[in-house]
Amino acid sequence: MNAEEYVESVIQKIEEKNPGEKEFHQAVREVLESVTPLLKEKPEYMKAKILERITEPERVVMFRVAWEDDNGEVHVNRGYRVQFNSALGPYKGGLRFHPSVYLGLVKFLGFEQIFKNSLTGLPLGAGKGGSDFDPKGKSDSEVRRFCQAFMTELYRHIGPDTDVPAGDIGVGAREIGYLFGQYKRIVNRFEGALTGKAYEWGGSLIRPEATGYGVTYFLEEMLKTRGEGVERKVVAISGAGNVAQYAAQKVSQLGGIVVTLSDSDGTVYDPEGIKGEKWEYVMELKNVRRGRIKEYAEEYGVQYYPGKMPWEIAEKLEKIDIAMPCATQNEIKEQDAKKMIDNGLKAVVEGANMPSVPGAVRLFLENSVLFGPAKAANAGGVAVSGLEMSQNSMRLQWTAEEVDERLKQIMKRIHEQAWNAAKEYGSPGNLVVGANIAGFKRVADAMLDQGLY
Ligand code: NDP
Ligand code: 2IT
Repeated sequence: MNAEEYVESVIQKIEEKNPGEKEFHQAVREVLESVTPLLKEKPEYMKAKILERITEPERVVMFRVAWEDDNGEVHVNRGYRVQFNSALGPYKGGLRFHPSVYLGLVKFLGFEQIFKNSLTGLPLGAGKGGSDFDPKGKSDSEVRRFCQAFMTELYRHIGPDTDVPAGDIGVGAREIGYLFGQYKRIVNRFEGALTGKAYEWGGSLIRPEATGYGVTYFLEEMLKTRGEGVERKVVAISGAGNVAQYAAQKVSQLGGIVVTLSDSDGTVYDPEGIKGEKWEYVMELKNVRRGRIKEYAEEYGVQYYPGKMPWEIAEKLEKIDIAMPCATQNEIKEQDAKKMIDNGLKAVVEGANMPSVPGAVRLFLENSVLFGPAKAANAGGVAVSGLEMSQNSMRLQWTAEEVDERLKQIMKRIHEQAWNAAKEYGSPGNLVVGANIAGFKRVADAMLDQGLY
């Protein structure tokens, strides 16, 4: 069997063994197809069954979370933690609270995390977790009771040298606070078992900003390869949460014009640019009042497109140079990619995890649109989580300037690694292949070194 046939047979077996987990299948196929040229060079990976092992989580924890709402009604949700790979360090990755969460989704996110964390160059294994709990419309007390119930099971599976969760969709500063409080209360130790903590109780400066800033630094590296910069570029961003907010801030600081933001109800289009006081308004709207993005359109008298993502209205935008999807998986469909390319799109840089469907990625690459895949472009968040762990171990905290500088260097290095690997393995300029190969290699070599497990 040659390497291509071998890879296809492994994918087939994974699909049979994990029925219905379509996002997991999608993520596995992309990585495994990308590393085929590497397998030809290093057949020892095939002999040691690295592909079969790396696609099987080391451990999956699934649990009941029972909690009471403000009216005394009892609710039951499902909690997950997938501890995917510990070859490079403690399991590390976020928690997602969203009604769409199921095992296959957590497995796709945990699988992607393996290669992302590897690319950061830091000592980080990979995991992901979450729940189908929907924080939207819940009171603070309900969210607190849910987080406490969730941690009352999760605490026994995590720890600063075992598994270190953080935020993701639906899990931000408030939830990390409640989760940390409950963890500390149970284990009777103040320790860094979570990242994304507030600065006053062990967090890192720049962690809130890290994913959005990192995506923008990665975009700068991508544009540099064509002698361009962010200045005056028209940028469409989706989402209005943590990643979107700080991507919007950094793009504006670098002179780009952010023309869209969205939430699950619709998109606002502000051709003047969402910056300064308007950006502050979004921060207050989303993080304090927890309102809907539609209110921005009412406040500033701009267009609102109900039920639409920015990509679906690409033809209505005067111009779109850069797409920054920062909401969720598979949000950019093939027809959206076509519309954006027709409208002069130059680059796509993924803030969300796997936001472009495979057909859209293919179109971007075929049309020479610069494409920054999620596991490389959004690694700044987990990278600064890694730096938060280092600071916790040392029991000290760095300045914002120091963390930001390290983040910049890490993003630059990730781009360089992906760029070089793409070139070395016969796909120059293809950062999908480059990021997958570079991320995979470090983990696969560590797994070979550590024996059979
Ligand atoms: P938030 O919960 O802070 O924000 C998510 C935003 O995306 C909200 O505006 C939300 O709208 C929107 N959204 C979520 N799901 C959907 C959906 N199904 N359809 C349309 N809009 C949706 O999450 P983050 O900003 O933290 O995460 C955004 C993305 O970035 C995710 O893919 C996450 O995995 C990824 N990421 C996050 C990192 C981090 O450090 N936080 C690090 C790396 C990647 P609404 O409020 O209406 O639901
Ligand atoms: O997808 C991601 O990389 C995250 N949600 C951040 C994970 C982390 O541990 O900071």
